[in-house]
Amino acid sequence: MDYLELKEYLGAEMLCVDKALDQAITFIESELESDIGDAIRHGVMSDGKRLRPILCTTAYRECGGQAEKTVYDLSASLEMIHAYSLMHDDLPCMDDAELRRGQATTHSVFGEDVTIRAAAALIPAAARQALQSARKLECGASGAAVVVQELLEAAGAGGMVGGQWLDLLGEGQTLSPKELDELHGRKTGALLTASLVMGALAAAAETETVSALASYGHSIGLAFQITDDVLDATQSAELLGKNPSDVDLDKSTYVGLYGLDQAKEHARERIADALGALESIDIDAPVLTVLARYVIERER
Ligand code: GRG
Repeated sequence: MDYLELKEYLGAEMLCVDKALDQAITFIESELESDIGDAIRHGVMSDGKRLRPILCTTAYRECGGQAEKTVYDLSASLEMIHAYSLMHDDLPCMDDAELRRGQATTHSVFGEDVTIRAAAALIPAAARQALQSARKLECGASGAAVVVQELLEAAGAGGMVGGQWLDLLGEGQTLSPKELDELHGRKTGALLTASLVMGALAAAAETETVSALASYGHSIGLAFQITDDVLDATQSAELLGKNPSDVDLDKSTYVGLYGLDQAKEHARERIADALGALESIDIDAPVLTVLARYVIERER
């Protein structure tokens, strides 16, 4: 698969993921008549890359999964967790952002109270969505529990929430490379890794394959975050569609730590690690191979 084909693939995948997300939000609206649906739609359906769900559907397919439609429902659970985290991350008590995905942040439009409630509703909804859909996939009912456990552990204090906590504590301090890797491994890497592991587990992949994809996920997670720091340091808020910048927030970054060129080199090395992990197993993974490069070549 070349880069142009990847762009087409990503566009087609996004449409399917968005359809699953729309259905999930419609269900939440049916449970609670209020403005919750509007706030959730604003945060979730906005112009994101849908990287986590696409990693999940791709890993599933490249591990031999066959249930083309249901896997989008599973993958949507990852975007629901990701979107809630962005809605909360942007709140005044966290990064205090006005712009996200090229539009006004959810709390700027709906208020902090509605945003906190709406985002919180996404967490159990995502767990339910993951369980219901994974049960129908190759992993079956017993495997589905493990799939959901992956999601919840990646989202929790040992993963994304813990990483965010460390991030907020680290503002105004200079973190060491080890501390920065730990922070981002949890804040960003855990959910990216879970996306791949959930896809592989759902397809009932061999343990060795799941471990290799976890290792691929860990490496692209670090490369993704380094690239985020590079983009943050080199592109405008307008182009990135988000603010404030890391400098505004006085955060430690890979660019601050290594400089631009060395940070980019560091990201390329992590992609080489990811590709090495893929090559160590016996699956044909053309899309995951190209996706690894996309992680560092993306423009936003
Ligand atoms: C209670 C401490 C506490 C935390 C709550 C707010 C939160 C949970 C977690 C924050 C997690 C966070 C904001 C991680 C950032 C991950 C990241 C790099 C986001 C950008 O991802 P992209 O580029 O965004 O995939 P799009 O918009 O394309 O989806």
